[in-house]
Amino acid sequence: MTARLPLPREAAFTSRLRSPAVAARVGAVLGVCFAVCFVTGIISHWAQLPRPAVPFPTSPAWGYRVTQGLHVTTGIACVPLLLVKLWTVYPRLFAPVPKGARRLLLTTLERASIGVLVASAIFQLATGLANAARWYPWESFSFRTTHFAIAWVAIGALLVHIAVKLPVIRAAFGADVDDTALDRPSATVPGPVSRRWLLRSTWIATGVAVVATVGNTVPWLRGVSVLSVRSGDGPGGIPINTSARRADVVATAMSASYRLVLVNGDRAVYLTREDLLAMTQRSEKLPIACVEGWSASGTWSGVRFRDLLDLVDAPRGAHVRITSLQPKGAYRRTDLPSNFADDDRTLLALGLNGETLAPDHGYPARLIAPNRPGVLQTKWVSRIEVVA
Ligand SMILES: Nc1nc2c(c(=O)[nH]1)N[C@H]1C(S)=C(S)[C@@H](COP(=O)(O)O)O[C@H]1N2
Ligand SMILES: [Mo]
Repeated sequence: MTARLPLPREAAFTSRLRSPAVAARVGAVLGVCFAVCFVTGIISHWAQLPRPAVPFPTSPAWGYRVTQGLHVTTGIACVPLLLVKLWTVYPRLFAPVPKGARRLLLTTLERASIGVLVASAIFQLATGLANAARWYPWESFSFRTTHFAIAWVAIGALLVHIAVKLPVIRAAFGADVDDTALDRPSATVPGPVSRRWLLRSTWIATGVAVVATVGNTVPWLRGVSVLSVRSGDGPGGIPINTSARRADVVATAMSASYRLVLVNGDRAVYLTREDLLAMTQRSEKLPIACVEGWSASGTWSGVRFRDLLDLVDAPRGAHVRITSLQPKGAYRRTDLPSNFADDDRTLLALGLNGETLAPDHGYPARLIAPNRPGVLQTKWVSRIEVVA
């Protein structure tokens, strides 16, 4: 006797709600969200490259705020859409395997491509959500690389899927949503609700997810700061990503022996915070735009970054490496491409919204540059080095 898996049969799924008419409509909105999420994700990846072949622009200053906000929002919108989409189509997984080698091969290929699409889409949403919730079961570096690589797999599989389904999609949009011409033969039982009701509920669920994200969902999800600053209202009205205590910089940041070191080749200049305050002070209104989707604008004051580079005669066009007092962690060192280093709005900030920079915001000094991902706005800066 052979044991058989108790797999359901496709014919056992009888609800008329599970129709290509519904799947195509949900799929179209899902496809648009997926595409926006993909494009904004590519932009975010580009923005985080240490030495992009094509420089990431420094303007508009709010650009990354918008693209990354869209990335996280459309990603979250995909969750209810994907769930409904999968619910409407999954009985097809149990469709009988056709006879004949050629048809069997085609069916296998089609199911495999759908398997890749579903697996990669779920992977992207799960890792993205985990990251936005500040749960990092991976190194931050490998998150970005993996999320980026799988994005290409997902978009490729999606394009194949759309191409294969184009005739069905066309037919579905050409007919009324209640039309049954495209339905599976067994899908004959009217559901507890109408198709229109199901679609409307899906749009509402998606809308709720979007509104909650655009507002404050992401800060709610973030861990509570160790300094008990609740996310969403840090000092100066700007949320804290990593607190000074969590970064293990409380002692070094407050120490009287703090010096900022500027390095260019064998030249080194050491500056105290008083030296920095004695230089020409500038002020810029610039946002912090976290990769997790939240963003907040502040008026930062401090020294123009280019003025610091001039102290060690760094040429224009020089790339710069910035190191934090933070002893370890993925963000303790960042690379600043030359167009950011040379931009007049890029500051080494000493103050925020008229007050001395709070330890959690990067006291004694932090980088703030226009159109730069929050993760690269290095706090507690101790070393600025020209890397040519
Ligand atoms: N040294 C250091 N700088 C850092 C971080 C960090 O963990 N260590 N976090 C970054 C992240 S992810 C963000 S979003 C911003 C947040 O700045 P804020 O806490 O002042 O709002 O700081 C960035 N600078
Ligand atoms: Mo961040």
